[in-house]
Amino acid sequence: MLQRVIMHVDLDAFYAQCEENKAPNLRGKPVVICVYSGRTEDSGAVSTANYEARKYGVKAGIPIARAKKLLESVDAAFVPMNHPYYEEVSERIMELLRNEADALEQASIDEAFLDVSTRTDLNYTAAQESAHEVKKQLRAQENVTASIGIGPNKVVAKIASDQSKPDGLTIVSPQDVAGFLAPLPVGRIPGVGKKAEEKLARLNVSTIAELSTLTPSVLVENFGKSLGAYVYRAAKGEDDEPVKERGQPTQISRIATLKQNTRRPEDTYHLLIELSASVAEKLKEHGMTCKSLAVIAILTDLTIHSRSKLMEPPTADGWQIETAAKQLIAEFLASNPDATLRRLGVKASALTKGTGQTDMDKFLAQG
Ligand code: DCP
Ligand code: CA
Ligand code: CA
Repeated sequence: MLQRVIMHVDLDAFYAQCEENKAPNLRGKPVVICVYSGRTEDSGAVSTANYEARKYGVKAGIPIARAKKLLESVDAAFVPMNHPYYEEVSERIMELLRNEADALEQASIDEAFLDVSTRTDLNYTAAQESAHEVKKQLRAQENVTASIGIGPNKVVAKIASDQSKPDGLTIVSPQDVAGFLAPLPVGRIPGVGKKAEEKLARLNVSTIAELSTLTPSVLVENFGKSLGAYVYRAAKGEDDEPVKERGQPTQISRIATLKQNTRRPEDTYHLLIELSASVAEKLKEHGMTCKSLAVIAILTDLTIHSRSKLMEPPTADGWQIETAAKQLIAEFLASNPDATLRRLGVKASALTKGTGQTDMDKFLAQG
């Protein structure tokens, strides 16, 4: 059988940690990240809350008004969700984690699976050191904590990372898998939700140990072929899913809001230069070039327009991208006399690996 060591990293109260780093005076207080719906002042839901706020019963999904009640008597902070900022932090964290893995699969904005089989030589003591190194790096570079699980496959690693939070580390070596899983409720298996839990309760099954006594046919009968087969194996701590490196991107784009609405091309250059540099940097990170470059114009009436041009030869060069973007936005404004810009984007697409330059391209470029 294939032997592996898999690490699952899940950042603690991720959005809340991001906000605490932006405004360190929030530290120590209950912090609630809010998705305001805009209807009335407090209408909307809680996206997440830091661990201080969780002590008061505040958690993801509850109404903001309810969170305010629960925190009535304390000095708490209610912060609106700022998704682009969390994406930015997440991207940097994934880069950091990538350096600590043979292969990395990002599972969500704040979660990743790391295959560390080769670098640990399948040794769980080495894996433990690896996890401490990851925690150290996260702390030093991004000032965040994560909970980490290590196991022989993705399912066990994920269940393990959920075992001790925040800042936890749970290591389940192959010989410990059965004992670790046995007492846990079935709902701890990723993919076993409330509905499945209820179905299993009717079969008198509430722990993973009990689940592991069911036959495959009973599970397939109740959950269908694919979920049934997965659950059957998961209950035994078996899972062969590889850590899948994300494929190369098919496009890379950056969008931001202008300081002021405008329809003067010169007013957009500052932002276009920034966005172009960021797109160029990402292209270089992936070792790719783009053959098509577009600017995206989001107007004050919130309509979205785009204008693109062919990049010949394909490029990852910041200056070339910036020049093309400036030209495109000037053209767009000239042909849309009623347009006033509110947000701007730069998008590279038709990406190819490598410089994308053939000898012929080089030859033509010289001419
Ligand atoms: N999130 C959300 N709404 C939800 C659940 C999550 O907006 N119902 C967002 C906010 C979280 C992020 O996704 O910060 C990651 O989700 P997690 O489930 O991993 O939750 P946290 O990271 O906040 O907390 P934990 O420490 O329990 O992992
Ligand atoms: Ca998390
Ligand atoms: Ca998560």
